[in-house]
Amino acid sequence: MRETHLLRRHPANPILTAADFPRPVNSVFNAGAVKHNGQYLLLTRVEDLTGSSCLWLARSDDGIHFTPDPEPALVPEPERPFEDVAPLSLEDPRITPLDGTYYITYVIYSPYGCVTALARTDDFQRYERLGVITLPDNKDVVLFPERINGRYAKLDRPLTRPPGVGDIWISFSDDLLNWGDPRPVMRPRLCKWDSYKIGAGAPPIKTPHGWLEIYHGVRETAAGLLYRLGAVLLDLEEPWRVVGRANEAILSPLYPEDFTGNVGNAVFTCGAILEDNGELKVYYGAADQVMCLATAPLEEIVACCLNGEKSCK
Ligand code: BMA
Repeated sequence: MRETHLLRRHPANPILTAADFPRPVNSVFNAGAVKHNGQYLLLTRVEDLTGSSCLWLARSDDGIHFTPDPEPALVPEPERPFEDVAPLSLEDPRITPLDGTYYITYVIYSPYGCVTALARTDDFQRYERLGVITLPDNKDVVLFPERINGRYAKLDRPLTRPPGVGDIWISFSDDLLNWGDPRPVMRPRLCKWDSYKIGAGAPPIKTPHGWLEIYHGVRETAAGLLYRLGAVLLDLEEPWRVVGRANEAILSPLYPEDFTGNVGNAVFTCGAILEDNGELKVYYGAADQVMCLATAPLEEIVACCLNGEKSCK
């Protein structure tokens, strides 16, 4: 198929499937991604045969061929505050290198709705769970990789408008656990591919033109919800200001693996890795079933944002 979108799919897709795991699982998707000590790491969401998810690390030397660890990295722990409200599912992790360690934001889905929790690790062997950092319903939380004007910053997506519709917000913190000073960043756009709801995807990437955020946008269609990826640049100093938001989706469900899983019509990212040569590797879950990879030069994505809309409030 001829590539029509800015992100180009890797020919090896899908790069990781349920069959690659050492025990029977239903699906693997929506992975956080980072390069650590020269290795590519995907912290994947693995849904087991009960329908609940845990977070499971897979490692690679080339960014394409991944091997899962023998055991999951994070599973629900019923003795923890909040995690005593089983049944639980740990979902959609994002990894941010920050202050010389790695912070992981992930969704805890429970009978109380979805909240976001924070964990950290230095080595992807041992994980420290720091606690829940949002009220329900709030997910798609990504941390910026450095303090901005002295404060930590996160993007999130409170579900402020029923039914299940939300915008991207920013808030700030001195300690990563207590958050405040919330401000709206951008909203869905009527009559566009991101008209229903939006949420941050990969943690923001610093560029000379602004913070690049790869986000997902959803459109309501006669066939159900349609999940695509887009890009936006946020001001470096005042990241609640949009410098430019690409008009076009940069990845849409078009290939067989985007339709033939548990939730067809969905591409969804939680992580991207910027290579030294300027290539951005965007790892995405396809159809809530498998992990895939698509790439584009960072500068092309930035240019696409700069050519887009300036005001998104
Ligand atoms: C979102 C999240 C993602 C999922 C997507 C498509 O709301 O639950 O985990 O990939 O829907 O089903």
